Amino acid sequence: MPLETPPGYRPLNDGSLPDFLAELPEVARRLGGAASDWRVAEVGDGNLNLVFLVEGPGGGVCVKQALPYVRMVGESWPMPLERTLFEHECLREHGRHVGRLIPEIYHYDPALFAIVMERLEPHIIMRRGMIRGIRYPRSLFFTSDLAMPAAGKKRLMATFCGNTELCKITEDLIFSDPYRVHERNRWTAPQLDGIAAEFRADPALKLAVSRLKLRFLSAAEALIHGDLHTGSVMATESDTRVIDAEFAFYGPMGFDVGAMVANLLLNYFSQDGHATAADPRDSYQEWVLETVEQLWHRFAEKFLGLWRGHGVGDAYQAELFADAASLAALEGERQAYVRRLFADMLGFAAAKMIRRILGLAKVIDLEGIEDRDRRALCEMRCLRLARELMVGAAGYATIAGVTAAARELRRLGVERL
Ligand code: SR1
Ligand code: MG
Repeated sequence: MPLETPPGYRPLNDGSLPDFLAELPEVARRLGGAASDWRVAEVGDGNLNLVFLVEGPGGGVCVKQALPYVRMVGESWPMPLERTLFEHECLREHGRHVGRLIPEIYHYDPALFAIVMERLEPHIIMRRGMIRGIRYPRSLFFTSDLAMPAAGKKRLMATFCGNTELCKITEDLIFSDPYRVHERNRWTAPQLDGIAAEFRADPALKLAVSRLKLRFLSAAEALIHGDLHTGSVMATESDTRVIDAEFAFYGPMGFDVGAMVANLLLNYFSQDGHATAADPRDSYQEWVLETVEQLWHRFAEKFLGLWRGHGVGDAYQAELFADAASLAALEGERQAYVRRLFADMLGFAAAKMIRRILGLAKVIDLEGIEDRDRRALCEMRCLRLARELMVGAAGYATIAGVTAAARELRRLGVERL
């Protein structure tokens, strides 16, 4: 039986999309010509939605529409269409703080659960190009208690409180499934059977991931993107845009930064599965690690700068810190906050690395390695680093310590992992 959907909803297709867009004067003007001139291609390669690129004589647009189920699985896994509403709300709110770091929105259709937005060109998905880091601290800072009055933040939180199903995907797929036997799990077998069993039987690891899950459930620090991997970033050499905010909710800031770091580290280790004598990857791998370091340093610097210059939220009220001694104490507090964020970030990064190897949804960086022994070696190195980071986050004082640990692991063969 087909899934029930609200009146007015229908999945768009190549045939119906031009008629829908022709009803939107601003979009039709942007495309130019007549609806019959517009070329439509469905290009969605994500796990959940339909994504269309539409090209007209005057220009292009991108249309993203929710399906009532998880695309990668099918109708057996229903999923609320409202995720598009949350994505649209998040784009609006983040847009106030990050401007051109997200695509421009031309139209939101609440009945079709579709967003018509800027077609990003010549941008490519960062995972495919691995181009550059991302400037994301602004939206985290400006949607937090450090910058917002309590009532405003609570109103915004209320908007995103309903995004429960998408949060549940994360709660299950990232913080639970890899640590239990579950039919959704898959990994490179038989090579990783042993380490998968070891992780399921590792009390310290299960405690550490459970603490992270508790933070994910309860730390409403900022309006986070919620799925900020390198497939959610489109870039050229001079422009970076964040897409796909449907997992947005009020959560821990370290989750977003950790997601980026995790995906960079997955890419770092995966390069050994793609390197050939004619195409060595060592210097590229060094560049990836430099990017990890820069990402964290730029994030921390920017975040601290924003707090010093714009800390007008209800937390740490400025009037309490007017004298020199109080100001010095507040600066110490800021540094401590960023240190705590760093530890959070490492834990979330680790959880994200583990889920991409032992859980349901994979990354092409590793999946694209055809030789299974070679892939498993790369994956084992990722898993060993991730376990170390998750259980021992407190032992890492700097991001350079993390990149050094990654370099060390890359030297180890399968017998020592
Ligand atoms: C069932 S959805 C699987 C994954 O795809 C999305 O990109 C998120 O990462 C989610 O966890
Ligand atoms: Mg996505």
